[in-house]
Amino acid sequence: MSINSQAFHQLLSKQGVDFFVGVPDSTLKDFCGYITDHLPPNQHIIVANEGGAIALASGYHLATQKIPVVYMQNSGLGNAVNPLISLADPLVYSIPMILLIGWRGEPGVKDEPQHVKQGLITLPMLDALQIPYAVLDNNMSNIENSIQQAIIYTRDKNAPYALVVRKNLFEKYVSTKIPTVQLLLQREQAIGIIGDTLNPMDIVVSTTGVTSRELFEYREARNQGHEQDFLTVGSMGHASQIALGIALNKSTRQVYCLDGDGAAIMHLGSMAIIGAQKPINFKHILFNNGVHESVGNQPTVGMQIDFQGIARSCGYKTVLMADNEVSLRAQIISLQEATGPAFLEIRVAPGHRSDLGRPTTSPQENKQFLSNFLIQ
Ligand SMILES: Cc1ncc(C[n+]2csc(CCOP(=O)(O)OP(=O)(O)O)c2C)c(N)n1
Repeated sequence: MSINSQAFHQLLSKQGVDFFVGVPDSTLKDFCGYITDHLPPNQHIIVANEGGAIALASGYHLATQKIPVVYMQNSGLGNAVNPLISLADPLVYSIPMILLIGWRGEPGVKDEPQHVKQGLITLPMLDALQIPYAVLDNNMSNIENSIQQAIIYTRDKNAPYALVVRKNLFEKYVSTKIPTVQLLLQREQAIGIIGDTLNPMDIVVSTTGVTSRELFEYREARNQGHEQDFLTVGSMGHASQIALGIALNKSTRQVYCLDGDGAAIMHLGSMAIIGAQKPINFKHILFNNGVHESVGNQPTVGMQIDFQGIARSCGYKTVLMADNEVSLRAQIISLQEATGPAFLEIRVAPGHRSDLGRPTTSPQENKQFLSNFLIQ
């Protein structure tokens, strides 16, 4: 049995908790969807990364004296560690907050390779951070007790307390919000056009989530190997720096990064470093769908910011845009011919096939294929 997001939200609001900040997660997607639909913008902010969430929650507490909720996938704990221990910790500013953590890779529950280690060390990490926690079960009165305990602890100790959420705790919530921007191009179709245009010696570094899954399936569908590709299955937001590291050291090869808007925003500073390094063989393609599609379509600020302007001001030499098949076919050729660093924003509609698979080769096999390919 799973629990209802509205009922969970009510338990928190009964305790005076009415501010939520975080980065979405698949384990929490139904709850994230519910608060995205129902809370006004001053009570719910989706931020760039989990460290920022801890910091924003700290500012909220300083200004209101109230207890915020910071939600995240356990993958985001790493991003949150520094502000947790050097800002919110009782040895520093002692800021109370409730962490709502989605537990991917829970021991004994089958999950993707990038979640295994984080799943294993989630509770030990909280122990090491000296953050007490409750793992929520699916009984509402137990959950109510855990929330009460969290409130008492955060108030008494002025410190963070974590509620850990297992897979399938929340019952399905279907968002009622209709996207305002209608886009024509599907990302999978765009990946096909890009893949068909690239040269066989080019390298592709793809971002976390559905983009890497679609690239993997593109190769499978054409009976190609996977040696050209590095799938950034975890490490969200870092695909462009992986690509930069390869581009700087393989100057005779063209290196393409297939990025996502949520991922690029998570570590936006990376674009400044790419611009400053000026690798002429670096081609940055950003699929902007305005949402965190891979974990439930929660909005990003991708459609509100000027990615092309950011790329230009960071020092990218060529900046391009496509939002339909015809423009993409032309712009991908221009990108190929451009001197890097070059940037192509592709506006795509959210959505992917419901039968989209996951990589069937292991990360270490993929690494080996790519390493062999890079020395050719
Ligand atoms: C540090 C970290 N935080 C959160 C996640 C969960 N997560 C995986 S993919 C994803 C969304 C990525 O959004 P975007 O880059 O826009 O790509 P899209 O899913 O829309 O294709 C999130 C939040 C994660 N893997 N790592």
